[in-house]
Amino acid sequence: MSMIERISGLLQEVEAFSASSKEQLEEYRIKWLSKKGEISVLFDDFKTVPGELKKEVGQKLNHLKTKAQDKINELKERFESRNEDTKGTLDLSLPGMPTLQNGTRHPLTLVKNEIIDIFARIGFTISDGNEIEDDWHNFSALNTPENHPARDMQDTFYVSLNPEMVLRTQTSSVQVHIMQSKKPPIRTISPGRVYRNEAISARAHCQFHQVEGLYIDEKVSFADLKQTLLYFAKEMFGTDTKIRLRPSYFPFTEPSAEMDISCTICKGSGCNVCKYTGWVEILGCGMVDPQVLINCGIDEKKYKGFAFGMGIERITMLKYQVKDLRLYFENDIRFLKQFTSA
Ligand code: 2NL
Repeated sequence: MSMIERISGLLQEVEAFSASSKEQLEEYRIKWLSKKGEISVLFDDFKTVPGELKKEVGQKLNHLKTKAQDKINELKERFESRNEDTKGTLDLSLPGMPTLQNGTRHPLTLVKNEIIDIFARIGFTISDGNEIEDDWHNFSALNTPENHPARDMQDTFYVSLNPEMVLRTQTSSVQVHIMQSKKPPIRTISPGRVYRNEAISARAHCQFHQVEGLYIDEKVSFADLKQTLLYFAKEMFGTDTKIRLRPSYFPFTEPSAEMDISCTICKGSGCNVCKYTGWVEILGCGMVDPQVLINCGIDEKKYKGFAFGMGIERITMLKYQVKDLRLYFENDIRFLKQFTSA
């Protein structure tokens, strides 16, 4: 085999070589580049190359030696850097990287559960119902007549253009079912999602959440209503909370009132939440209109009732100072993470 053939054979071997371990790399370094290695032997044999071939063979031999050295150095570096990455820093007992963050309960759920707890302690049960409701349960039974503006397409979502079915605009529709199917005494709250056809802004949304309450028995009075709501306000916002009732109007209650609590933010001294009045409105209430009792098949001479309704978003805003309604429905994890259940 000529010198040129031996050199190119070895060059091929060098180029194709890839070591699988440091030990194998050292083995090949010795095989090629040690004093008695194949390349050193070739250099020894160079003396025998005839004069006219010395230049060509010499160049090829130098090229082979450089290639072999580069290859060894490159592989050596790769093994060493791999070692550095893992040396002392790889802790196999570490838990895996978290890819999914744990969620938290939604603030509206936290507040809803708190409201439920407060009323459950004084004997209110929870009633659930359908979000799609017929016109009679949502409107007619509750004294909202055919020509009432609330029934307008602009205010209410009608399902599939069926004029009989709506997305409920209040959870009292649930309580209408209860009054039709149960005999008093009735003491129940109905939490849930309701819908209104409104343009979305910081202060209004087309979906929101309510808790409505209903108490029907033989001798229910306005004083019972007031005392129940005072208990609720103190439990929800603290024992030093005061309430006041202002006359109002709802089609389904008579008399009707709106309830304010003393401002939880400034304690009555005046701030932008209470618009410097010291009071913030939190719910509407009243004595159930006898016509509503008649509509639902309850003896209006024997029984009386009180009812109230509150928006969970509004209560949550006051409790946690959430300034924009839209935050509740965007599911931004940074917003949601701020609320942790007690
Ligand atoms: C408000 C006002 C209110 C009711 C809801 C009610 C239910 C039945 C009969 C009579 Cl079955 N009334 N619910 C009564 C007064 C006010 O809600 O501003 N809610 C956010």
